[in-house]
Amino acid sequence: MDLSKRKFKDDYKKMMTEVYSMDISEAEPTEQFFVLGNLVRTYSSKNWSHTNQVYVENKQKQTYYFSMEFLLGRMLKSNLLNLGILNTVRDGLYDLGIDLETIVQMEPDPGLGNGGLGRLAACFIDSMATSEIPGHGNGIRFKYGLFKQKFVNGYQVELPENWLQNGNVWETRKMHAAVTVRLYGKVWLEKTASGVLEPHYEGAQKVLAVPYDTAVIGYKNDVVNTLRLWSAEVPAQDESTDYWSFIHQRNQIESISEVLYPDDSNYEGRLLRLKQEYFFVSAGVQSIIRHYKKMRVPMLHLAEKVAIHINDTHPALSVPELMRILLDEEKMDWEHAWNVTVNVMSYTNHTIMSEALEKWPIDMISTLLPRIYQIICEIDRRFTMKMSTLFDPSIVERTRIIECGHVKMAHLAIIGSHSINGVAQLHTTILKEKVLHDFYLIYPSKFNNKTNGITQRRWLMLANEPLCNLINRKIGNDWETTPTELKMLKAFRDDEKTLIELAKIKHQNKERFAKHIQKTMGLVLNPDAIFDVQIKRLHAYKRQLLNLLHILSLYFQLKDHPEADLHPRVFIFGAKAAPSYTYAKQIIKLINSVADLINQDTTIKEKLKIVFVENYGVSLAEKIIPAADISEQISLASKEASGTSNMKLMLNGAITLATLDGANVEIRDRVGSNNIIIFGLREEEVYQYYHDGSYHSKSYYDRNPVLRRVLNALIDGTIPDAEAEGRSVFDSLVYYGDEYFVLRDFDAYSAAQKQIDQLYRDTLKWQRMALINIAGAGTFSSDYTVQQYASQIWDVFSRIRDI
Ligand code: 73E
Repeated sequence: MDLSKRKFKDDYKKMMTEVYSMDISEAEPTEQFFVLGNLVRTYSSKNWSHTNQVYVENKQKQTYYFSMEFLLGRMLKSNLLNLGILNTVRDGLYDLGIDLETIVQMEPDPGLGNGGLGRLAACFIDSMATSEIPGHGNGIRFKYGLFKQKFVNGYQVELPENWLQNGNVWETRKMHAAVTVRLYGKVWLEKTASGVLEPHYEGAQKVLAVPYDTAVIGYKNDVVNTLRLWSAEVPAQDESTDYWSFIHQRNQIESISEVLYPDDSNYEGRLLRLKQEYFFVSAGVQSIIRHYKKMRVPMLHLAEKVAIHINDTHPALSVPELMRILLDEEKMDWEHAWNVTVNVMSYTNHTIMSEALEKWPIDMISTLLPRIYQIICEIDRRFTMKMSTLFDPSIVERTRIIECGHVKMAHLAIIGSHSINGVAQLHTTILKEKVLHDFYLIYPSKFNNKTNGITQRRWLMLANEPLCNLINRKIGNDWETTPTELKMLKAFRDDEKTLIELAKIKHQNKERFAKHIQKTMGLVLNPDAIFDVQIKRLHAYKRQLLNLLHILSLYFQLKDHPEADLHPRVFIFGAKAAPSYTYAKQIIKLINSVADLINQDTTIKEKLKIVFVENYGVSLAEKIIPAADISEQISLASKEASGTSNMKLMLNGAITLATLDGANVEIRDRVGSNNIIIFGLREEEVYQYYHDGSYHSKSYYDRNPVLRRVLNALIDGTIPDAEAEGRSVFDSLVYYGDEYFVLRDFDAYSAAQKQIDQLYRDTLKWQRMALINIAGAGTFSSDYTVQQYASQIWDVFSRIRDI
C-alpha cells in the first residue's frame, strides 16, 4: 500500500487519541503496540472486504485448510512487511520517539501448535495469500497455547500460556457467523413416507461455535484471506436451566477450546481431544456450506467451488461430517453425497510414527458422535463390500476403517479423499511402498508428493534483515516473489568480497544472539565459536541423544588433552517434550546436567559451551536461526517425514549436518554433496535391520572404547545430579535395543563433526558453502508448495510460477 511517513505519523497519533485518549509520550510500550496493531487492521480492512467480495462475485473456488494447529508467531512485523510499509512505519515511529523493535516484543507469541505441523500451516496461509490463492485457515482458538516451558533444576516444568490475557488485536469475533455443534444424544433412523431413512436426534448437547477471524495479508498484492478460529461457548439458555447445571455445562463446553493438546505423539485426555476434532471440523464444514448456499449453486457442484484440506488425521471427521450434512440436511442420496465428499476432500500425512496414527475406540466415538459413527460404519461397509470383489481379503481387512473395536482416522481420511500426499519425496515413497502400501495398491492415483516449504518472508526478510540487504545488493529483489531467483547468488561463489561480507553478517548475528543469551541466561558465548544448532521437538527419533553423546566425547577428549586442536563450539538446543513423554523429559534433564558440567569446567578453556534455551518457539527460532553455523538434522533415516527447520537454517546460511532423511535428501540434491555433510544409516539399511533383526547395540558399547566411556559417564556419577536419567538412557541404548540406532551411527556422526571442525577453519570455503545453501533454498519456499497444492490437488486458481 502507499503510505507516506507523514501520513503514518498523523494516523498513529490520531489512533492513539481514539483508543486511549492520550498523547504518545504518555503511552506504555504495550499501549503503543496495541495502537499500532489497530492501525494495521484499518490499513488492511478495505482489502480484506474487497478480497471477499471478489471471491463471491467471481464465484471463485475456495480452499479451506483444516488444521488443529496454526503456529503463527508474532504478527505485527509480518503484517507490516506484507503491506509493504515496514520501513515507513519504523522510520515514522522513530521520529515519534518509539522503537519498533521494543514494541514488537509486546505482542504475545501465540503458540497454537506443537511444532513443524502447526508452523507449516502458518507458512501455508501466508503463502496462499501471497500467491493469490483463495485459501483460508480453519482451526481452534485455543485459550491456552502450547505450555510455557521452564527448567527447574534442569527438569522441564510446564506452565500455562495465557496468550489472550491482554486481548488479541488481530482477531474479530463474528457472532453472526456462529454455528451449533451437536455432541452426544441419541440418533435413530425412521423411514419417511417416500421410503427414505431419516435420522432423528434426541438429547444432544449443543455447543455454540463462535468464529474469530484474523486477516491473512498477502505480500504486497492487496489480497487478504481469512484464518477462522473457533471458540466453544454455551448457547443461549432456556429459562428452565438452573444455575448450577448451567455452570457445570459451561465448564464442560468451554473446555473444548481451552487448551491445545500438548502432545506430539502420545495420547491423553482422549475424549476431550476427540471433541475438539469434531468441534472445529463440524463448525468449519457448516460454515462453508452456509457460505456456499449464498452462491445459489446446486449442492451437487460443491466440489467445483470448495476444497477442504485435511492437515494430518486430526480433521479427518470432515469426511463423515460433510456426508452428514449432504445426506441429512441436503437430502442427497448416498452415492451423490459420497462422490461430492471425495472430490472436496484431500489429506496430508505428516508422519509414519505409528503412535501418532490416530485410532478412536468405537464406544467413545459412538457415544460422543452417534450420527457420525453411523455414517463411518456405512462408509466402512461400502468400502469393504466394494473392495472384497477386487482385492485379496487380507488387504481389505488391513485397510478398512473399523478394526479391532477402533476407528482408524488415517483410513477414513484416505478413503474419503481424492488425494493423499506425503511431505517429502522420501516420505511419500515410504508411504507408497511400506506404511500405506495396501492403500497404494487400491488407489495408486490418489498418492502424490508435496515437499514442505517455508515462507522466506518470515524466515529471511524479517528474521535476518542484514542478510536480506546483502542479497538485494547483489542480485536485486526479484527473489522476494520468485524465490528460486536466489540461485543468482551462485554467481558470487568465488567473489571473496561477498564471502567476507557473508561471514561478517553471520558474525554479527551470532553476537546479537550471544547478547540475548547473556541477558537471559547469564551465559557468555564466544561469537568466534561454531554455533551448532538443534532446534525441534524432543523425540527419541530426532536423536538429540546422538548430539549429546558426541558432545561428551569432545569433552573427554579435551579433559585428556586440554590443548587438543578443536575449534571452539557452542551447542545450542531448543526443544519441548510432550508432558507425558517421560523418556524425552529425561533427555532434557540429561542435556541440562551435561551443560552444567561442561559450562562450569574452566579446564577446557571455554572450548565447549552448551545452551539449552527455555521455551523454544517461533520467536526464539527467529533469533537462533540467523546465528546458526550448523543445522543438525540427525533423525534416524526414514523417521522424519520432512523437517522444516532444515529449510529455514539453510536459507540463513547454516551448513546442514544430516542423515538422508525427510527433505534432507532433497536439500542434498539441491546443493550437491560437497555443500552438505551427510552421515549415517540410509533408510534401506534401517529397513534391512528391521528385516533381519541383526542390530545389537550392546556390541557397539562393548567394542568401541570412546562410546563406552561416554555411555559409562551416564551411570558412573560423572554427570551431576542425573543418575536416574542417565541410567534410564544408558539402559535403553545398551540393553533395550537402542530403537533409533544411536550407537550404530555414533562413529559416522563423530567423523562428520570432525570434518566440520576442519572445514570451518577455511572461512572462504565455509562461506562458499553457505552461499550455495542460501542460493538453493528458494526451491523450498512454501509459495511453491502451496501453488502445487493449488494446481495439482485443490484445482483452485493461482498465479502459478513454474520452478
Ligand atoms: O517431519 C515433520 C514435518 O516436517 C513431522 O514430524 C511433523 O510435521 C512436519 C510438517 O509436515 C509432524 N507433526 C505431527 N506429525 N508429523 C504431529 C502429530 C500429532 C500431533 C501433532 C503433530
